[in-house]
Amino acid sequence: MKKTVATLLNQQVNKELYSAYLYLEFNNMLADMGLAGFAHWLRIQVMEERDHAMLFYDYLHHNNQKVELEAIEQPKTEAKTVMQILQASLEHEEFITDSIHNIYEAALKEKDYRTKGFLDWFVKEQGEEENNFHTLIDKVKILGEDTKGLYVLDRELATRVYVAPSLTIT
Ligand code: OFO
Repeated sequence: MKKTVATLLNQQVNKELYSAYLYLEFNNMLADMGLAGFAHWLRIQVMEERDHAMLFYDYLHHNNQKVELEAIEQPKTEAKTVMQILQASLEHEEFITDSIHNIYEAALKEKDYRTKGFLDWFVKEQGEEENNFHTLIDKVKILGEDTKGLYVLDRELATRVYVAPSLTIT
C-alpha cells in the first residue's frame, strides 16, 4: 500500500472515532433534555461510528500497515436545540463523505484497487448516513419542535435497533 493512501486511512480511524465522540456528546445533550428516544438513537449512531473506525483499523492491519492512534479531539458544537443537533450531525456526515471521497481519489490515483473495493461499502454507507439525518430533520419539521411533536418522535426513535456492519475484513 502506498504511503499516501495508508496515511489517509489512518486519519480516517481518528475521524470515525471523533464521529463517535461527537454523537456521544449529542446523546449526552439529548439525555439531559429528557429525550430518551433521541438519545438512544444517537447512542446507536455512536456504536456505528466505533464500528467504522474498527473497520479502517482492521483493514490497515490486514494490509500490514502500522496504525498510529492519535488524540481524539473534544467534541465542539454550537448546537443547542434538537434541530440544531440534527443539522450539525448532517453537516458532520457531509464532511465525512468528503473525507472518504478524498481517500477514494487517492486510491484510484495510486491504482490501489483493493482499497477502492474496500471503500465502496463506505461510499454507499455515507449515502445512508446522510439520508438518515435528512429524514430526521424532515420529521422534526413536520411534527414540530414543540413538546408534543418531539414526544411523538422520541417514542419512534426509541425503537432503533443496532445492526452490525455488513462489511467484514477478510
Ligand atoms: Fe462513519 O459514518 Fe458517520 O460519520
